Amino acid sequence: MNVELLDTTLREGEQTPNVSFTLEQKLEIARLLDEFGVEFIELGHPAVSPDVHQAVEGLVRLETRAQKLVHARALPADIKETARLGVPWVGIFFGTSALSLAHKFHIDRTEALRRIRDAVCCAKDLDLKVRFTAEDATRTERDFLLEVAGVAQEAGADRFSIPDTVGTMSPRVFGELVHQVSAELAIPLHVHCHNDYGLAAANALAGLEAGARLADVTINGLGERSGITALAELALALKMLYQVENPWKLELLPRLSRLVERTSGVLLSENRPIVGLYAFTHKAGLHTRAVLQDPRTYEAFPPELVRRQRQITLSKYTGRAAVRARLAEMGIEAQTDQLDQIVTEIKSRPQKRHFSDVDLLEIADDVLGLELRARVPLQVEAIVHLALSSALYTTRVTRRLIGLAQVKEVYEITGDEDVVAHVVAGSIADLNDFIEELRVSDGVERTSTRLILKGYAKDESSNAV
Ligand code: HCA
Ligand code: CU
Repeated sequence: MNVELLDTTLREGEQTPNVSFTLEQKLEIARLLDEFGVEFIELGHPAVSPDVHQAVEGLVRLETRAQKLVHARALPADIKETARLGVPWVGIFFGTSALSLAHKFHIDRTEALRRIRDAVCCAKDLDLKVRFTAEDATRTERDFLLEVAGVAQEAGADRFSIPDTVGTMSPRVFGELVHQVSAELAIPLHVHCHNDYGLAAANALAGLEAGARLADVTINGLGERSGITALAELALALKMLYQVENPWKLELLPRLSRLVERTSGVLLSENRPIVGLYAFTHKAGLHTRAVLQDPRTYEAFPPELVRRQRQITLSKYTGRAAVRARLAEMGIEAQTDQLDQIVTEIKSRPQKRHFSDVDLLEIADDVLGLELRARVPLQVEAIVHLALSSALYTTRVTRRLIGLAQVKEVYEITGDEDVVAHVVAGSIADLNDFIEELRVSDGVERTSTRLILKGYAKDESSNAV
């Protein structure tokens, strides 16, 4: 399959309610998208506002392998501005459904075709590459859509885009539509699928299967209303289920997602595929036991593919295998009957939804008694990761941490967690209280704690050249 992705986080994505990116943020997103390897990036619609215009100016100067496109109405002013800005591709859109003609433009079909032809010709005269989008294509009468497509191609459009503007398609119907248009045109087709029924990824795939060359996506599926096809979902499906060979760096997907989560302020649900917090977490005892033997038993694809890690959550659903594995990671061995006691204790506390390493150690401490105490010293050292709800909290949380007696060092870091603290507590109970207090602090979205089993100080001699 010969496919391409066009990321429109900077245009469609910024049309998400409550979202506005700064130029710096747009540059960072564009750089990372380019590193990921999307084939096209839509930079914005310069006519929207002075700041979008400025952002496009800044983005044009960014060197990318991805081809750049800007959004434009079928108006000479928008098209000329694209050329003036030096953007190679213009994405001209024009609503073609009866609803658009009647309520947006108050014109008839003949006039619509004239405007479409004029707009494409105007862009070609300016040496622009043109993608023409028949906005609301999926609700445009079929014969008229085909006429529009023919006129756009004849006027010189290089690509023709079929957006499901209000997301009303089912995959089968959309596939048939794309197939029919592609039979009439020689130029490559694009699809742009909105997610109003939650079918954006399925419809994009149906469009590509039916012969479209490219699908529009946004990071985290941002966009008007319920957004459009999410980059991560489509890229993974294309790679893994359709075996496409594009050199996309899938391992950058979590970073892209986190970057946009942070800069857009639109938080992901935990169970979001691929990039969500729970995407690689196993819970039920039967699942975890199997996964510990062979992860493929309950994983669609390995988390390493997107540079993430498998997690096993301990809860009332937990069985012996998960407890044994978790304790073993901490260097603690327990007999089967001891494991059973620990599991029984965990299962007896259904109101506790999740048991952290520290909780587990506390229970193991009771069950194993002296055996464990011999291993875990009076002092407990841990690394605590804190994910903050917004970067705005970073300074406040960091300052607060530095002021706490148990905290030895604090780091601000990139990635899923924003702040990391090295903590030394007097006991497991002390550590637990400490974490509990952090968890309810302003701006702290979640914490995760790993106990330090061994520390290695670098001695002076190893610095020698
Ligand atoms: C819009 C509508 C649009 C356009 C798509 C495109 C759609 O917000 O202007 O021009 O490629 O969904 O039809 O996003
Ligand atoms: Cu759209």
